[in-house]
Amino acid sequence: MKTAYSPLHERHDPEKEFYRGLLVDCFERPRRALGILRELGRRELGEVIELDAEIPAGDSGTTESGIIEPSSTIFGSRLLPLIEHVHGREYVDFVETIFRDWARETHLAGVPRPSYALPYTFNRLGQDHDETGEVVPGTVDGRLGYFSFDTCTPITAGTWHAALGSAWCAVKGQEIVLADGAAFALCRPPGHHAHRQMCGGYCFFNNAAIAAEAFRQHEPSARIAILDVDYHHGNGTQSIFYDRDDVFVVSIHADPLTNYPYYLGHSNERGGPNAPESNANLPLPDGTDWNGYAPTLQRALDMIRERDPSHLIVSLGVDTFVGDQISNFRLTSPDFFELGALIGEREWDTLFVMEGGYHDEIGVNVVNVLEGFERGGGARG
Ligand code: Q9C
Ligand code: ZN
Repeated sequence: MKTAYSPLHERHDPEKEFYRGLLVDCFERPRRALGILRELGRRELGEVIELDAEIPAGDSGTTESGIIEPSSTIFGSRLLPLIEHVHGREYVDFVETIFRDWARETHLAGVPRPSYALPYTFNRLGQDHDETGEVVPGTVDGRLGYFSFDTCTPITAGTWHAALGSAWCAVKGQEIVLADGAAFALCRPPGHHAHRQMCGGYCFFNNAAIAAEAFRQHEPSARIAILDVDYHHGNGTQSIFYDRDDVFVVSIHADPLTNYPYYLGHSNERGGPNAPESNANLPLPDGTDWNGYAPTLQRALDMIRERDPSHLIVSLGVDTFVGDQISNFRLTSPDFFELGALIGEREWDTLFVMEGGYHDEIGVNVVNVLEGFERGGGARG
């Protein structure tokens, strides 16, 4: 299986996130993707296609010499329209310009601010915005809170380019699936918490949703299923597709009664009025191991089979690992091989999109899933 990778992710390397009243070191760091890349090289899963052309050296923030204007035309004609289809122009503008404005505030007004932008106030929690009737605030802090839903998702000078590179991997992965039947999009930063108009949970652009949109644009009759196996509920993906019957979303995750993102992910959330069976949440208790996980995964795969999808997108988080720093499931490294094999047995054309995973074994666990998938029969493996 081929991998799509962009080194642009290294430009997003914030120092701190706000957690339980403290600024703590970020969990979502470049070493995560670099660890996966290293393991891919060791195991020889398949070619790694590196996307690095056309990207200017600067960033969307400041240097000693002053303010650099961001550019939104560097990825050619395909990527930005797809991103704007999923997220809307206002929000994409926000991701592009907010750090520049944050830095400008320091530069011009002399207000000291750190090298990462974080909100301190919010419009709403757990909900996305209406398309009309709301006034977007004019100041940096107002905009940050309007387009964010938590305080653990800092935006830095390099975040815009990293988020573009991540979405680019998803779109490239979608193209590879059309040719090969399977691909791995090594996306970083992750995407499944990003709503249409809100960042959060370390996510800016919803890479899985963008890939789904790319499949649909290539073939308007495509029926997409998204299987989210990250430890955390994919609240962004759910909300983007909640009222659409062309994309079925099923998520296995830690019960939101006791886990981030808290306000979405319950089993009674089954879809909007126009798509009443388009969403399925399968929450599991803290401490779940493979014996508890495997039957639920089979259930999710059976639900997908009922929809007879033309393409499957797997939001692949390996923060279900027993040693993960921020999670409480108990899957082992060999279990990830089994997880991949159970998906591969179904023989759907499949795009894996990287999401979470915060242990140094992330590379082993991810490549185990992908190898398991091929061994299980995925992509005629
Ligand atoms: N101490 C993904 O896995 N913060 N996002 C939890 C950490 C939010 C996780 C607090 C976790 C977001 C893609
Ligand atoms: Zn997660």
